[in-house]
Amino acid sequence: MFTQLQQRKIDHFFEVLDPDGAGALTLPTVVAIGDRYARIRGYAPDSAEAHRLRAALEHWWKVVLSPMDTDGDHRIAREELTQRMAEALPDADGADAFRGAADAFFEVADANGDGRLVKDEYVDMFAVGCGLARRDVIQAFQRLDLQGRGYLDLDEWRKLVDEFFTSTDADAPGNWLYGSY
Ligand SMILES: [Ca+2]
Ligand SMILES: [Ca+2]
Repeated sequence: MFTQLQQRKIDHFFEVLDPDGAGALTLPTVVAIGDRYARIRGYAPDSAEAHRLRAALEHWWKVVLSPMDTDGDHRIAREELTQRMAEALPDADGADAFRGAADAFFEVADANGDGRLVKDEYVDMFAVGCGLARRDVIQAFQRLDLQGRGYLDLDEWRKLVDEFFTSTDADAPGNWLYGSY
């Protein structure tokens, strides 16, 4: 089972994806995160970029979140997320699935698709898309950007995601992936 630290991180992850506090993750709430993100990045609703972003998020929902819906009500409850994480993390297939999930989310957040998640993309995704406090998100980015380059690449992102979900070390940089908790 999870340590207290891991459980707190998973609870926080759930809350980041449930900005309105609906108590469950649904396709519309996840798509709304992407729509807010597209708007702040300046993409018109009908632009190719907005379509790409939406498709990436729908894909993320389909491959990452919807398999967690064990009772088939099209909502991912906190317990379903926790349960799925507990099953997936210890085994190799599960770890591969998380790698895929991390990549898919990177693709969403890297709005201009240049392979770099720059600070502004990161801040807009979590402050505007997910409604976290901007100051908090900026601070989080500074802790994640270990090389001080102003962006995260996919390899760094994968490592940070891995740390966020699996590390039991309270000082692991990846713990800051979704802001403070
Ligand atoms: Ca469900
Ligand atoms: Ca980018």
